Amino acid sequence: MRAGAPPAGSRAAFVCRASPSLALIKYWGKLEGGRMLPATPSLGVCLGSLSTTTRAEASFDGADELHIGEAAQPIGRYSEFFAEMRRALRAELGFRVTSRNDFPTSSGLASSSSGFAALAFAAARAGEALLGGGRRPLSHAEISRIARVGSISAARAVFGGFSLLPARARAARALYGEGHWPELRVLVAAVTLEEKPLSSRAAMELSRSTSIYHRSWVGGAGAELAPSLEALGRRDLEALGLSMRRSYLRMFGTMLACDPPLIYWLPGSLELIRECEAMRREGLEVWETMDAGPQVKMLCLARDAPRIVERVWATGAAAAVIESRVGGAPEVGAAESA
Ligand code: 2P0
Repeated sequence: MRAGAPPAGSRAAFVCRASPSLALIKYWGKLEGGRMLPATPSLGVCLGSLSTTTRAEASFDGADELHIGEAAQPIGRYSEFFAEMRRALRAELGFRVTSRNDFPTSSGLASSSSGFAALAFAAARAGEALLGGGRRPLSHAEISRIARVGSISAARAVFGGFSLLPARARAARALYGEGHWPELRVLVAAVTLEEKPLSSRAAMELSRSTSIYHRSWVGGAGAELAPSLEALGRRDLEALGLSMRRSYLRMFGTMLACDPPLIYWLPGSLELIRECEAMRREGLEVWETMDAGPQVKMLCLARDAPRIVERVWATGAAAAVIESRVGGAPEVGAAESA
């Protein structure tokens, strides 16, 4: 224990609410060597209407434990993350964590991005409060780096707004805050609320180890970055949409070429993609993207959102539709210690 630290048995708790980072340009694949570094660059937008709320309590005497909702989680999934947090805080602390999502977990709605971003903030601030002594709080870049060890997309979710995680980078960086594009909306059309059959992590490893297209996916993914950044800078939805579409469909291309093949789409997913194409032909600006799951997320402008939502419901393919603005940075504050 550090000199001047509170006695064992003391506790400090913080709560953080963070929103998931939807990738407009996709991270899909890790560098080899188990270092949790992305092989492709990704550009994310924070979905303000979805959130994870996480409470972390730091103590000198406890072992780590973590619950999502009522369910105790196997701590092995979190051990690298907590080890990295302890290294950053330079102290042997234990963390007791409870977390809940206000949206379905593990169904392709990026719950691990908001989950580890909220966990990283809450645990860092709880640890700092417990250790005291006027230490410099971990910066957003450091918290992004620690969150990345838990889940790579979480590195982006630490910033809110629009953020960029370059290929091979240890931390993401903020590009624009939530006010950059006030008219932008993301419609999340959930085709099913069930958990997906294979985790993103396992699916990525299957892609890396078996997909004959994986190398070309990784080699070509960077080409979408410059045009998508330019499009985002000038708030050009069509140009951004064209880049987004190349990114997500090529990502699924590499999954289809896995052995055994990986097909996350459900019939409803394809129906919604077709409906977006039909709406574009009719002059509505709506651009879809998908992640490691069957859900379809559509970018559009606020003025068109009601018509698009109506069209989505009319397909009969959606079990739920959530309309989101661009979300802000995670909110973090002290909590009552138990
Ligand atoms: C992303 N996805 O950029 C991409 C696009 C899904 C498709 O990040 O193994 O949960 O924890 O790093 O971050 C989902 O994968 O995987 C993901 P790990 P993660 O948002």
